[in-house]
Amino acid sequence: MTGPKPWLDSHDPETTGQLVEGKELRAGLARFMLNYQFAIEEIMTKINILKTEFEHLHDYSPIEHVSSRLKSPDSILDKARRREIPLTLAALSEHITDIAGVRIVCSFNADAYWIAQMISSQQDITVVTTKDYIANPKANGYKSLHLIVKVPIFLSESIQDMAVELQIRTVAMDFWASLEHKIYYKYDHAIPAAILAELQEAAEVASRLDSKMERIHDDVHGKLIRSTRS
Ligand code: 0O2
Repeated sequence: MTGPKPWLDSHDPETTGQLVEGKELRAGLARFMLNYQFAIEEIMTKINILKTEFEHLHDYSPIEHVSSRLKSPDSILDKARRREIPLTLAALSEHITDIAGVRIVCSFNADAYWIAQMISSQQDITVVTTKDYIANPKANGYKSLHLIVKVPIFLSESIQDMAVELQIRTVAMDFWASLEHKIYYKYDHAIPAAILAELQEAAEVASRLDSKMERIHDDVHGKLIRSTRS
């Protein structure tokens, strides 16, 4: 008897232990990834609530814009092969934590930490890892606050905790990162030393701009006391 295939449960060893190969691959991955799309929607709702509430209370929002992306099946498989991760749904969901990505662009450095804290302290969110490239920029000058969080999605027959990568950064950091990303790909991941040095310098300029704008903002409006949940 043929019928619709069951939903793949990323925690069910019966389905997730199987290699996702050949013809089954695309269909299996597409179903698997739908759960990550749901996780993105859960996180986007949380961010929109914070943004709208903040605007209501303060007449401005520290969140400038938010975008999301679902990694393509080809990128997931390329990454799995590069890192020698077995091509099973269980292994992919355990080791590839950026299948679902949400990027939050904020006004100032302090906003990045406030947003991270607001999301992390929500009861249904579990923070898996935090990488603070704002306090500790990468050698090329990259700055951003990265969190891998797990958020539950409520399906008809199960509740699943899905990993989502959050990247939180200022407009200046985002401007730098998007140009650097293009240059990185143009040079096929091997940026000439002179251009790398210029990028590092540009990152410092962006960083000074962030500090200056935050100082001006605080001078004009006073330092904003952001309420925090514990
Ligand atoms: P894409 O195309 O944006 O998705 P991980 O990949 O998470 O297993 P890693 O590399 O330790 O391991 O993660 P990290 O450092 O948290 O970086 C993950 C993502 O951050 C990258 O995803 C980029 O989006 C961004 N990122 C990290 N470093 C840089 C950088 O130097 N420049 C720019 N422009 N972005 C960076 P992907 O998968 O590499 O790329």
